Amino acid sequence: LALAPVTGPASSVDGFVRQFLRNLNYERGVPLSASTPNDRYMAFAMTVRDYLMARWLEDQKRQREAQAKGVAYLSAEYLLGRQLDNNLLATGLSEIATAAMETCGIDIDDLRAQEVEPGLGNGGLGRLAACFIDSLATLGVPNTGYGIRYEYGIFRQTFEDGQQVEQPDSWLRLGSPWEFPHPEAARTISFGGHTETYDDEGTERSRWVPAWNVLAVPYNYMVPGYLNGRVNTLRLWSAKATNSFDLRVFNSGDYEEAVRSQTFAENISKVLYPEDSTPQGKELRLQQQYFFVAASIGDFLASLPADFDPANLPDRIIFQLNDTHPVIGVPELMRVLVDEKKMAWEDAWGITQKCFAYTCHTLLPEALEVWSVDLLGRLLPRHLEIIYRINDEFLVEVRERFGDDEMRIRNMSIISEFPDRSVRMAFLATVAGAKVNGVAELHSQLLREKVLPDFNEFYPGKFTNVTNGVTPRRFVRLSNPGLSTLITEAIGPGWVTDLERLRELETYAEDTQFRDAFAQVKAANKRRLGDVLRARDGVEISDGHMLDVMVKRLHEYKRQMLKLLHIVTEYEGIVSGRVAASDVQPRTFVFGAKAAPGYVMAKRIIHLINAVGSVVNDDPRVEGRLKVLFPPNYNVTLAERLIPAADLSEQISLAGKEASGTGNMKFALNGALTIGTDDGANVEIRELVGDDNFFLFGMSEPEVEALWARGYKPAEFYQADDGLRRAMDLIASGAFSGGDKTVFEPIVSNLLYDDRFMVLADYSSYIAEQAKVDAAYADQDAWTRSAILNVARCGFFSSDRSMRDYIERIWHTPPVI
Ligand code: 26Q
Repeated sequence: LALAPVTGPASSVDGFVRQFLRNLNYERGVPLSASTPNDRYMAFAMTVRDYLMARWLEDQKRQREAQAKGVAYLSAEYLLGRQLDNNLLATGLSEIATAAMETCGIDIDDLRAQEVEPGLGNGGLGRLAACFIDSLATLGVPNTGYGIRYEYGIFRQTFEDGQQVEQPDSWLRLGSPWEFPHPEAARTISFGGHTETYDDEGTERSRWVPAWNVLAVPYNYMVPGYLNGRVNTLRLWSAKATNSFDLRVFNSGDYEEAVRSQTFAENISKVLYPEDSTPQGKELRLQQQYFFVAASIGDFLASLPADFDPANLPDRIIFQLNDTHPVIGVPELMRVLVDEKKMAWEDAWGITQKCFAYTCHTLLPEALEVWSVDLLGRLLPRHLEIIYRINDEFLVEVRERFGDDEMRIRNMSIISEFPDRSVRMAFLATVAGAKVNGVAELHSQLLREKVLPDFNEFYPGKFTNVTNGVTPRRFVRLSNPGLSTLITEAIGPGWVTDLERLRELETYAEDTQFRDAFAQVKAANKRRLGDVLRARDGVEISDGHMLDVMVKRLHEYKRQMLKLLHIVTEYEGIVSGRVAASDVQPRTFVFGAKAAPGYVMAKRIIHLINAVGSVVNDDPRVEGRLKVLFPPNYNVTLAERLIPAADLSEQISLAGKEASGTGNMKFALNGALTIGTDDGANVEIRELVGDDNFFLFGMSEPEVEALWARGYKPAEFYQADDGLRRAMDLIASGAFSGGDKTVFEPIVSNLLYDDRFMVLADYSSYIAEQAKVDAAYADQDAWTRSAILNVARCGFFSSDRSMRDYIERIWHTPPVI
């Protein structure tokens, strides 16, 4: 039977309207006259989707047939943001769709507002994964993103009396038009039980006898490339109880227990863990990791022809490990090859070492994932055996190479003995991976020299760098339409997929007219932000203020406290009369930050930011000069409004602690100047934009090391700096807590007597640099020129470039067009 190829609806206003009404009537089951906003949003989204469908089906078919090597990106997080505008952009349908909705008497902005963003990630790492799959689709590289369909994403943040309160993020409550469930393609994932050996026609083999199973149900999402007709797939797994699971209990007549065990199984994909450092070693988290990785590897293997020789796997796939979260995939692939495909251990190991590559995203020792041998043995006994054998053979090689250097052996062992016997996942990933990369030059260097020096020596050539990037589609073209138009008018539209072309703007920085237009775009973006903040939080942003923005997860190492000390210093200067208000550049400080729910100090700092905000905003003495805004629930949607409006980007982590940062890139690309330390990708931003267009302050990483070595005593810095002392004393005095000295005392004493992230040491340099910021902002035209140069010189930070680097240096997966 010759089936007609799937064709999309006609690319006309009329075609769009017809498909929209069809979806409204036949998919939602309502007439336009009785439809709710959600009905209209759903039908509209489905219509956009329908235009992508033919290409999606074709690409899936083509990828099966081409037998080209592809990338399986394994990530526990994808922080996608809203899909509607992105998909409209990718199809080039915006104008048709807008006109079509007008015909139906619908404001397309009302539809946009309906979409709940899928917040299936914590921050940088999850957003990076989303940028990467966007770029791979735009480049036409075969890719499936694999992850978890959390029923609840990152919590919704509210403030009560200035303190963070977490609410569940039920993003699926009204349904999602973007997902395609495939329960028929569910995979069975096993846990627990024991291992045994058996005689397989004369060979002794091991096998795993698991105790319980869950089903992994795939949900597919379209990942369209930009105007190239390409649609890749994001496949997220959802946990479902197996039939046998509840049947077993059901047959025993215990109905309640049957339902309970169902809940137990389905808990696996229930909620995203909101910690983005200091992993807690929770059993459910390990279950999540194995659940999605085993399903993904099994899914890929099942997609190969029945007669496929697994020896050729490295020609067909590279599994990219987004941090250590999916590293349990290493022993899983070994188990499948050795136990199920009956391959010799050495052969399987050779293949496995070619099929994985590992990206590290941290330098903080406490963020390096370890799993206790106890827990691993209980949940995945066969995998633990395999890890032991990998380690044994690895340590034999280490001895061959370095001799019986027991210290070194202990330092390199995948199994650590103290404080409890546990598996170091980063070591396992390093031993198994064909390549290991850091996410910015400085980070990769520190990874080689400080975190894994023995491994770097043992595996020359394994370590590499791929500096992070961000997608220019979402973070410039969509989020900053004013700037996009201006750029396209100047240099044409090619920059959207070839961001280095922004260089052509350099000459425009010298053009008065262009500078004026650029400044007007910035002003318009501030008004747009003002509209959003007014509607969302009932706050106003003041005209003529410099917008000074610090948005990122709340972490001591990121040093929101340093920003706050600057604000308190400015405030104290004015109210004490030492500084004339009229001498201060009017500024609005904007924070956006979620704290992990169990991170007590981070939550205290949130409380303090809000407390300082209330006092500053209510004090007539600084009115019109200083303002502090902390809109709750910073997320991708808010970022898209905030970043284009910013004048100053705060990237002020202690040098050597921020692996890369990606917000820093988004701000620079949207024409904010950076005040930042020599950390992460800030280093590369500064090199590219030039010292004159970047506000550098603080110690360098070697200086940080040297200060630790000398012995860091934060109180000495407090004693030595009047401004610092006054700011700290004002906080300690209870000025921001209604006279109660106890509320913020833990913050103050932590800074005075511990200060792990050297806030006090960098304070004076930060304040001095902020004075330069003030002075620079006074010359608006010069500032705008600098801002344009930031845009022009940051094309390097496109995630398209990051993807090309991965492809050339790690994956070797050319586009399939
Ligand atoms: C691990 C185990 C258990 C529970 C949670 C986790 C967990 C989850 C998320 C650990 C870490 C994360 C996220 C880390 C992250 O976002 N890192 C950031 O990655 C960015 C992209 O490379 C960098 O730009 C940032 O510098 C880095 O902090």
